[in-house]
Amino acid sequence: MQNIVERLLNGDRRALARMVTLIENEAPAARRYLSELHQHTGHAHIVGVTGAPGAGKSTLVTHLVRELRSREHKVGVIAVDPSSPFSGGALLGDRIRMMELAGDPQIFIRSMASRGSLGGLSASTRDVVHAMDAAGYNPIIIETVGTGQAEVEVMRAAQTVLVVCAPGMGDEVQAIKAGILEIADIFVVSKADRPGSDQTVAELAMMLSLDPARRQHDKTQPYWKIPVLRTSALNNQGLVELVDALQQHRAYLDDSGQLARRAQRQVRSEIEALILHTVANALKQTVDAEEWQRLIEDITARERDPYSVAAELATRIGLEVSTQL
Ligand SMILES: Nc1nc2c(ncn2[C@@H]2O[C@H](COP(=O)(O)OP(=O)(O)OP(=O)(O)O)[C@@H](O)[C@H]2O)c(=O)[nH]1
Ligand SMILES: [Mg+2]
Repeated sequence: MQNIVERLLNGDRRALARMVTLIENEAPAARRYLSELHQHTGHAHIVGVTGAPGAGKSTLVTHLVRELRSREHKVGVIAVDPSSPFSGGALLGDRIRMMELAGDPQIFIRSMASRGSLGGLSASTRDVVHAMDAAGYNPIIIETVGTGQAEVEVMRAAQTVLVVCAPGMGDEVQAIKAGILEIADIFVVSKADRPGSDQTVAELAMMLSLDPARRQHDKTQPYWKIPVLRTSALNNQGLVELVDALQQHRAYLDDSGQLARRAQRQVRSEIEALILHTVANALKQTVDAEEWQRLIEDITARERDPYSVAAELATRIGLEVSTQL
């Protein structure tokens, strides 16, 4: 019998599903398998889709996947936190379409719950991306609900970030507040069949034109002008243009050297996250609840101090931390 790594590399969906479960459960074997898979990754175009709750992200992703399938792409989808209190609003037709899509062996859809730590979610999302990438899925779409810090973190794993705004929801303003503007590569005004979409497009275009960093670009360098596209799932409008724009952005990243730079940044933060996670786990295994309680009481009673306690625990998990100045 072939092992999980070989089967996954051969595109075996069950092996991939098993791998994703191992990643989600933080099974120790996951890292070993991922380290074997690493040399087979780095091919997929990773696309992030974010936007306010109810903006139309899931509907858009469904239509995006169909368009990509019609172009013969093998598509991976990671939906982060599908258990949002706002979800469940998708049109029944879209649900059915999503189910149709899920029956296609060239599509792999997986949901990830956004429990655990902030860094934990982005790390496991990144690992699932690597697994899908090694299994030959390209592009891989990551959908996140909302525009909070966790989403921004998750979106850093993407090469192309799509920000979805529905007309008349004041999303634009929200997006700027949450720092989404900095990471947006393409804006999509969804629900273009609804009134007010012209105004939303105009507001976004205005906002982008006011950004000084984008006005003073070096004319000799490859330049990406953030497009504001509009789509309607109802009228099946704008999807061809959107997929074209995704491919143009990927080409821009390649030509400008941005792709390599982003990958290098990723590697560093990935290693840091892995180490932090290792340390957190080691600590969890070394100190039980009872001891934590005792330490906390001693420190709050000023009988001990957090610095020397931290140094002592670090030594216990094999780290040398100096308390000397
Ligand atoms: N009229 C119209 N309605 C749409 C369109 N796209 C999505 N909707 C509706 O907008 C609502 C939200 O759509 P979703 O795709 O669930 O939005 P979402 O951003 O994934 O929502 P959350 O995951 O809850 O944040 C649903 O009722 C959809 O049917 C569209 O193009 N036109
Ligand atoms: Mg959704």
